[in-house]
Amino acid sequence: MFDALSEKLQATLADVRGHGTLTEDDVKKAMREIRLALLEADVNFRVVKEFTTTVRERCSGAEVLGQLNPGQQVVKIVNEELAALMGGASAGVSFSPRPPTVVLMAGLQGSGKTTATAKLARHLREEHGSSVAVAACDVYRPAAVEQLVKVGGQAGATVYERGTEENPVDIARWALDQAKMDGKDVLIVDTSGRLHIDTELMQELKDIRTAVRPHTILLVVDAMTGQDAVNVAEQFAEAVNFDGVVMTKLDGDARGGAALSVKAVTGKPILFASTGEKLEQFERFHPDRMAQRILGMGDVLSFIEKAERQFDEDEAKALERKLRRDEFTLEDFLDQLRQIRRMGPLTSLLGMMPGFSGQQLKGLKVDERELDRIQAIILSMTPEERRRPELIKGSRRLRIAKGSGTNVQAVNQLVKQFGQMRKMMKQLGRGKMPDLGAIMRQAR
Ligand SMILES: Nc1nc2c(ncn2[C@@H]2O[C@H](COP(=O)(O)OP(=O)(O)O)[C@@H](O)[C@H]2O)c(=O)[nH]1
Ligand SMILES: [Mg+2]
Repeated sequence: MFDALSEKLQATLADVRGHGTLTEDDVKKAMREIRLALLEADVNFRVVKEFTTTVRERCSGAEVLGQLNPGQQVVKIVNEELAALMGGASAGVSFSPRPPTVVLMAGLQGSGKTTATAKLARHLREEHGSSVAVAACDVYRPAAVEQLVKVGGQAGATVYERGTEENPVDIARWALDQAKMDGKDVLIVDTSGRLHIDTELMQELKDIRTAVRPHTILLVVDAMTGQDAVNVAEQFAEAVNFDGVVMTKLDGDARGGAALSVKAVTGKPILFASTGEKLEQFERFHPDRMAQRILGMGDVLSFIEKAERQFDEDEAKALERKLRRDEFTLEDFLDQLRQIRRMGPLTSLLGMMPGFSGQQLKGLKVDERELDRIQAIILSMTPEERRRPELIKGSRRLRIAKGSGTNVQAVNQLVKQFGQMRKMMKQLGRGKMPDLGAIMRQAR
């Protein structure tokens, strides 16, 4: 679901997360990338414009600049605005105080109405313990009635059908009477669709609406059709006001545009998401969870993946061999340092783990400048010196200090620390657990 969009947004935000402080330019660049990602995902361009404007304003305001961890703040803002874009807090179906609650399903042909009718019936039975009936009001295709009889039955709903000879409005009215007599909690009315919106279809929906006075009208929208889906929803909203959207076929290669735009364009929330042909592939739509899923936030898996990508297993094994043979050089050390740093600042890495809040991270200070210094010092050494640090004495020490913009003392300290580290690693190789604290204290 939304894989491409998700990947792009995550990459952009990983970049931002890596920043200790953010300039207006950083924010601008990130917004440009977010804008492109959304447009590529087929999100309505007006929606994209509004979205990026809001996010940029919030990011440029006091909310971000000058804060302790601006990168994380940006991620938080994007997450919140993404959730708001899709409808904020999630809503379910509301029940009528006087049962049966009547739900009218509308939508184009092939959008997934009949399937969604059965899925919703199953959902209401399982989640709310409702007794549910469905009405077969698509009389234009004989197969449509059979289809509802089959899937409605599988969903445990009573199916009210009168073949294809009668008028759909009459069938709907009759079904409502039946539902009342049978003491059903919910009646879901499946209707026919057309390939395109036409006045005939709208009139039929309006007539059924008048006949059964639905408590809720759900518009079924095929996510795969992208912007078309949003246009259809807009036209439905004008003609027959609906209450919420069932977004179907989110399992396909839907780029996300429809799901992200429909609320902003029509003002109606997505209430349910359908993610496959099976009855159970149907769930309440939670904009906040969806936003988090798209951004991959607080996701341990993504954290592990990230780490794994950097520390390729083979490399790790080679390193271990080196450690055991005491062949670990400053060159290797620099390599390790670079790999760690490629993953972003240590605090932001921790910030990706669930359970670490920004508040907790305030106490934890990883001195990035210290890492810069170490890197600069090693880079100022010759390859020979990196392999054999014991060579570093007198004039070499001075040259390295000058080259790295540090001082002799700093070079000394690094060489000493490195020596201790090597010793520790040798112990590790022999299976003894070294006292890290003692080593660090000695080296100071
Ligand atoms: N992959 C996938 N297929 C779906 C989904 N919902 C419906 N379908 C399929 O889409 C086709 C049309 O669905 P149907 O319910 O008959 O649409 P209707 O014409 O609006 O009643 C059928 O083949 C369904 O199995 C979904 O969420 N995912
Ligand atoms: Mg149908």
